Amino acid sequence: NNTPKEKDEVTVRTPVNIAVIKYWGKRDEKLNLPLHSSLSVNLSMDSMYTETSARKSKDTVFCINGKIEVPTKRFDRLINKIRADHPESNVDITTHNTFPTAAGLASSASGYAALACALKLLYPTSGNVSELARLGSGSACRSTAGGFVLWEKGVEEGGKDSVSRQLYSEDHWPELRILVCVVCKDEKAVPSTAGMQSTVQTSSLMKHRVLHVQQRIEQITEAIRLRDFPKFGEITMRDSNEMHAVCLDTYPPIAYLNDTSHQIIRSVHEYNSEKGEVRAAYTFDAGPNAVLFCEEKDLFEIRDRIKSKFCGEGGRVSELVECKIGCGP
Ligand code: 2P0
Repeated sequence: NNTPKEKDEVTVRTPVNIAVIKYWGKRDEKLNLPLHSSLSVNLSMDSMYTETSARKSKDTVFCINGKIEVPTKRFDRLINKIRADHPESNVDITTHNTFPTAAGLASSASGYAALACALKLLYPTSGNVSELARLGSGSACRSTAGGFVLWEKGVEEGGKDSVSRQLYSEDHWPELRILVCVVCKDEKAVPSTAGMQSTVQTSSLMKHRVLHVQQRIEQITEAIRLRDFPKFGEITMRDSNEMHAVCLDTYPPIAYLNDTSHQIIRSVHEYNSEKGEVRAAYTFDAGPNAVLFCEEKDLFEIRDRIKSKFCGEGGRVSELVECKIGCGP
């Protein structure tokens, strides 16, 4: 009998994932089915992760970062999917993030991934854990694995094939480093879900993006396979720029980047042109915080440059977090 044994209590940790090919736009809002595939680098869990403990109980209780919260509609989608196989299931959940929630650092991604992993362990069901995580938040499906993770958009209506899979493990490119530059810890002005909806309805540039994202995924996958940093970095920056261009093409426009973000972008391009090749790359999610990629050999120089330009007294970058690529839950 291969059925995993049900447990009564579990604790899981899931990584933050940073998309290098961004998810922006859905074809199905209830199931979080995307218009195109996306690809992420998942961070090591030494400094940033979500930890979730769940145990079977009489009632469902949800405690996030020390506060009891009313379960969200998204949470209900996950638990209802579990209840299709386990009708009486109720859980007592305690979850916390080790990074600022809703600061454009994909807290919903690691959060719903942790919830999906915990529920799956408590109540084994058929189907992929990334499919369950996706119901909570699209990008969460990418946090159910480690290393380089592809979320395939899938073609089926019910979303069974809109799941993530690891392309390469964290050991494939151990020299890769990630530097998270925290520019702003406030909640984002336009939540991703509403932003995407507005983009899909109003942006003509989005139609162009959908046509060529797949080709970009193939190119970056090849760059990752070859550990070709200049190629990887260029594609990463171009895709971030395109996502933010699509946001600006939305009507009314959505501007997630601020002056500091633009200064960081300039500074990275200056650095690369001094070196004569791409040695640093930036990417931005739905907020002004920059995530930089480089290889270990260039990390000190790049970090010092960011520190001297953007940190210190009156600095516009309040925190710098260094990470490696990491494993899955
Ligand atoms: C990403 N983002 O690929 C992109 C880049 C933000 C910018 O995935 O509506 O919170 O819950 O499916 O997953 C943020 O979107 O949106 C996101 P929902 P989600 O990481």
